[in-house]
Amino acid sequence: MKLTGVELRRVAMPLVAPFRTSFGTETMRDILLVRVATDGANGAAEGWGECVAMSGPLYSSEYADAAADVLRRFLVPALAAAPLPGAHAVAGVLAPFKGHRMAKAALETAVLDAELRAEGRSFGRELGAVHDRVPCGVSVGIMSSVPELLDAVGGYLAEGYVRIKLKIEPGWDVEPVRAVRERYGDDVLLQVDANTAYTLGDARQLARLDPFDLLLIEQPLDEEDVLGHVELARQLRTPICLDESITSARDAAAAIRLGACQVVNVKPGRVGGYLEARRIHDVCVAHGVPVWCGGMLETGLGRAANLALAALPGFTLPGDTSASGRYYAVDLTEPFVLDDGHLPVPTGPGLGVVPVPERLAEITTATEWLAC
Ligand code: NPQ
Ligand code: MG
Repeated sequence: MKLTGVELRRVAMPLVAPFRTSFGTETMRDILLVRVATDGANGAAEGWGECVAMSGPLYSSEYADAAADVLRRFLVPALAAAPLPGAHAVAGVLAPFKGHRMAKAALETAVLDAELRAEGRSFGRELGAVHDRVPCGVSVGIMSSVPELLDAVGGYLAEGYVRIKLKIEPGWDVEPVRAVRERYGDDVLLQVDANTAYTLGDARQLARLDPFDLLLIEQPLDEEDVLGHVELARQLRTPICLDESITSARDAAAAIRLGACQVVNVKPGRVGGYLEARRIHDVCVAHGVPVWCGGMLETGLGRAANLALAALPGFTLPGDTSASGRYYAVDLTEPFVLDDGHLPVPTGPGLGVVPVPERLAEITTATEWLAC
């Protein structure tokens, strides 16, 4: 196959409600979409990739303008110049360029989507999905009061979500967890995510979460503080799950061997794409470490691919693969709607979904065509 062109498209999607984490409050999702046009033995095709970078470098060092810049200047020209046997070759061509995993992931996903659409195979089949639907959890932001949080959690439980994740930060940790346990009981699958907001000096405070039987605590310390997580794990009963710290299968293997985590969150954007994400799944299965699929407030495009990944056999914990309505009143694709706490794994060619043309036009703020 060969690339004939790449479109960089920015879209703005309003969130149904502000989403507050330890790194800030989001009310609008500003997203870079990558659309590739390809030609090959099976004819012309197009494919989509959603870049999960935020508009600012708050979750990680990547941000949408930087992703667009590195794609425009380096990644797309390199890919256009290289022989392209298929999507599995993309990562190797892009490897000379350090970092920028979210940008690389979007480009590789778009090429993989185009290849699979041309061949009539689905993402799920390509990645090795073994389920036709996956159980879904939901991530609940930091609220201004405990009653407000309890209302939000009650609403999600009523919708059918099978697992609740509370965002925490210093000053909003033990009380909200205690309140959710007291109101909704010990049977609720419950976990917390700190997005790096603590230090090892907070170990005693974090140990106060131990009595609440949480599934895990996600990324309590800095993304680079692997050794800190090893030490913290020795002081907590709650299993530690790494998110921001894991950027490759090699990282995952090292973190597991060091004892820095007992659970792994996989986000394809963070690790450079779905093929690397599958390798992380494989590493975790080999070590008997539970793994689950994270979320980055994706539109239906990214959500479709995440559902395919989450259907692999090692994904034994519910992920943040929430329904469209958790974040968006109107999604970019046909909406994913929760059914008995589950979402379906798309079965059509490639991602199995496409943007709704009128919706895409409505939310687009900029487009740029890179001819190859
Ligand atoms: C996490 N996601 O697991 C992330 C963090 C996150 C679902 O909790 C805009 C774009 C806002 C990406 C807020 C969930 C975001 C974002 C939070 C990612 O750490
Ligand atoms: Mg996280």
